Formats: sequence, structure tokens, C-alpha cells
Amino acid sequence: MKQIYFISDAHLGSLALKHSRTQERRLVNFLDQIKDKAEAIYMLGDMFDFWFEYRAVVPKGYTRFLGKLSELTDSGVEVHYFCGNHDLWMHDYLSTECGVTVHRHAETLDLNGRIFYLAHGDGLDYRDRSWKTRLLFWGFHNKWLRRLASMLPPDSFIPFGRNWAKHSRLKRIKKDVPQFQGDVKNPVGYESFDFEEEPYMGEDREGLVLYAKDYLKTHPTINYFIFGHRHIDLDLVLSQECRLVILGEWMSLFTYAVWDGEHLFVDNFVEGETEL
Ligand SMILES: [Mn+2]
Repeated sequence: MKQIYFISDAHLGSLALKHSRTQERRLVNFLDQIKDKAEAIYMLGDMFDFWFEYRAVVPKGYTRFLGKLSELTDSGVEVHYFCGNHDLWMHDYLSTECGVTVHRHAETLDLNGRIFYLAHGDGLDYRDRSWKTRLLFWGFHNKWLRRLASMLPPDSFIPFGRNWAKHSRLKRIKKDVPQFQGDVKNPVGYESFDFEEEPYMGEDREGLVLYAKDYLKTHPTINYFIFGHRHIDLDLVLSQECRLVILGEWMSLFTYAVWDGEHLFVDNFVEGETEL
């Protein structure tokens, strides 16, 4: 049986990373290596660090990645894209140009006999949301604000967005990175391993785990919850029939999950080593 792959959070084009072209190439190599085995690929959001699409204009860059997606869909592999909080402002470019199916909300899907709940994961962490997170979530999803932003010229708004995304990444820089002690406002560019996420908070505090546990009570047929967004890799048994996977990211962990119809595996992609 053919395999179904899950990846998320590459944050391609991040101005906070020194080697973003290398990162894109690695992702493209991964996609190239799975193209004959894959029945479908689910990308669970934030593959782009900032994507804001106008009716006639898309952000420049990402050509290798977009080309590979088109190649995959041309050859019959299903490619699904769940919008994340860095790339929810999509129109129809990925679908019409690259043949990708774009999902704007969480979906419950039967994939080769098992029930999957798939989502990026932002906005679900409802027990632990500050007013700032709520305000941003509202602003990001507000159609009038989006319309307003789309009246700004791309040459000013897209760089603004990319810089905003860069600074939100720089907040997560490791405190002991020596080069960061220089110019905080204007750093030169960092290796992806210079960043760290808030570590896993445990079953009783981790928002996506709490959300999934709650959701499972009213939707007991779900076998797998798969999320991105959190940038940690987590594989947790919720019940005899249900597991939760948080996918990690594609900046320094290069994690993916694969479903072969019988087992769900989570692994890291190490170029030249990982056998796919
Ligand atoms: Mn995210």
C-alpha cells in the first residue's frame, strides 16, 4: 500500500535563518525521495514563514518548493495544505498553479481505514491564551483587516510581514548564543539550532494535548490527532485506540510522520541517511 506523509512548519524564507536556501533544498530532496511511494502528502501549515497573497501577486521565492509540489500533483500524488498562522492569507495560487488542495480549517478524514484529525494547531490552545494571542488570532482572521492589508502595495506589506515573522522567531533565540549579545534589533542571521521552543509542558498543561483529550470525549472514533505549530515532536498515546502526534518542524528537527495503512511512524529526515 502506498504511504501518506505528514510534515509542517518549514517556515521557508525566514529572514531569521542564515541558510534558508539549504533548508529549501533539503525539503525538496525529501519530497523528491518520497514521490514514488507517496499516495498523499499533508502539510500541516506554516511551510512559509510569511505568505500573503494578492489577487494577482504572490510573494517571490520558494520556486524549488513550489515546482516540486507541482511535479508531485502532476504525477498523481495528492498534496494537501492546511493553512497555519504564518500563511493563512492564501487565495487560489497553490490550488490553481500547483494542484494543491488547500484546507482552511481542521479536518477529520478517513485515511486508509483509520480516522485522522488534522489541523495546524493555532487557536486550539484555548486554556492558555493571553489577550495578545487572542487579539492577533482575531486580527489575522478578520476579513476586513485582510482586505485593508491587500490595498497596501506588496513591496511594502510583504517585507513588513517577513520582518514581523523574523522578529517573532528571534524571541525564541537561545540565551547563550554569543553573537546575539551584539545588536539585538539587527542580527546578522542565525543557524536554526540557535532557536529553542518552550519545552513540552506535560500532558496536563500542553494546550494541544488538552484540546485533543477534550475533543476525543465527544468524537471517540478518532485514531490519530496530528498537529503542527508547536515545533516540538511529540508522540503520545491518548487511549488504546488513539494517538496524538505533534510534528516538530523543518528548520532543525526535520521531522515527518508516515502512515502506511497499518502503522504510523515518526522520524527525522537526515540527508543521505534516512531511508524512505
Ligand atoms: Mn504556527
